[in-house]
Amino acid sequence: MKVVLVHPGVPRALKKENLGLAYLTAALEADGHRVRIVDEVAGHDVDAALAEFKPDLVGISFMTMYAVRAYELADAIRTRGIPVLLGGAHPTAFPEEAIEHADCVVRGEAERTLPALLTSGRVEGIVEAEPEMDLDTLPLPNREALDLDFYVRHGEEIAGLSYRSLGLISSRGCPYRCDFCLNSRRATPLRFHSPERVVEEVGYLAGRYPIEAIAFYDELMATDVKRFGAICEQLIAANLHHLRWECQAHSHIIRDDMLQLMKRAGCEQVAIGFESGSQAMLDRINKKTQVEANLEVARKVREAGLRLRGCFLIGVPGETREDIAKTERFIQDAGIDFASIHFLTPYPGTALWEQFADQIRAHGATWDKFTTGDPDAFTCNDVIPADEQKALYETLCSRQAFRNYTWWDMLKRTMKNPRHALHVAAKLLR
Ligand code: B12
Ligand code: SF4
Repeated sequence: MKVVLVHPGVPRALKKENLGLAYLTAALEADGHRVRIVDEVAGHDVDAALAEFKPDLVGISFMTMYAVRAYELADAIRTRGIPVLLGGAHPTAFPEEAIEHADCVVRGEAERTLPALLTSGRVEGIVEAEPEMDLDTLPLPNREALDLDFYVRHGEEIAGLSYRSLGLISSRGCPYRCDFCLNSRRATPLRFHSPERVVEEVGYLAGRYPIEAIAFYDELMATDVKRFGAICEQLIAANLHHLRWECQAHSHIIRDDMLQLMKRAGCEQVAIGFESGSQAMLDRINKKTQVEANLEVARKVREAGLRLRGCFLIGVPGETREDIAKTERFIQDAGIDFASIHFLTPYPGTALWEQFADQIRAHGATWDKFTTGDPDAFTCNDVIPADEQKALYETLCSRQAFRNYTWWDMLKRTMKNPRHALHVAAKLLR
């Protein structure tokens, strides 16, 4: 069969490759299908691709913030008589809504289920996918099918790091259940690629593309400390530690010896979801961490000579002005090198959504506002008036942007890559 897989584009899309589609492409090709990825974020034209490739079927992949565009595309494609399948985070969370625009909705990881559906010829209704438990049996994602020239060119920054980079997923799932995350209500089982497979994939990327860094996209890469240590050791043994990398970690698993090893293996930045400097807020979102312990973790990361990226949330239910001030103080006290500040957004299918579902529906914001950067999507906190929260959030973001990109940093960037410095300057002036 000929299959087109679409990544819809929206103005606020990050220019990061959709690896889910590359995994699906590899799985379908292994089953003898011909696949083309059409990526609006990379500037591809869906109409032109359909006219030229003439697919038997179109699959569209999307998170909530892309849903408006995805449904628009799905409706238009179906009027041409081409069956449409939907998958990804949003259709998984809201299949009943998605099926209104499609012949079939697949919930969850579909490398096994999608080829099986095509073989069965029954591409219809809402289908619960069976996730693959042994990740190493999946073929390498077919990145050739993605427009990697575009993504390598635009992947010149991973949160403050000026390196040409590509993403890689070394594990799937997470043992925690934070209220704002899909894992709070629909956790996929925690699974890992073996260290050998991860290092093979890093080696492949380094040999094939002009990259200087890897962004590990795992929800939490170091959950299995032994496996994580083995990946670091093997990156060094394979002489791949010249590549810089960033990974996400949870404060519970940070250990001094591990940080040293990570540094030697090329890690430059560790990203941790600290979320708040207020213990009451951490407890409210079921974060299962302590402010004091988080400060200690931050100290260890910096002492190991690694950069620290902290992710933070504004807009937690019950959050006061003092709580927001505590978060800003935490960012300073912890010596965060790069703070990613998000506005708490109640995504469908999360514990937070359940708590506010009626009010969110009554508020009626369209899905394109669900970016984690737009307080107009919905405000879960009724302690501070919505307008004031928006102003506090925006002020904190702009103050932080200037801390994230210091003049000294900008100077270093300019010397390294003038084009990238221009890109960051434009971001600051926006
Ligand atoms: C990696 C990742 C990113 C990366 C890369 C995103 C990308 N371009 O793919 C980065 C860091 C850029 C990112 C950014 C964001 N992310 Co993100 N991200 C993830 C993460 C951790 C893993 C996704 C992944 O690659 N998984 C592995 C691959 C193999 O799985 P997959 O992409 O889901 O695809 C599989 C299935 O969904 C299915 N499938 C997918 N598409 C299709 C299509 C069809 C037709 C079919 C049949 C099946 C199918 O099969 C695929 C193969 O198994 C998830 C968490 C999670 N559990 O999914 C969050 C997650 C997807 N992100 C989320 C969010 C909110 C964001 C942001 C909006 C904000 C933020 N704070 O991070 C931004 C917006 C980015 C943008 N596009 O502008 C939410 C989405 C919630 C929602 N309902 O929209 C998630 C679920 C995390 C959460 N909080 O719960 N993210
Ligand atoms: S630790 Fe991260 S990935 Fe895991 S449940 Fe919490 S927010 Fe989601």
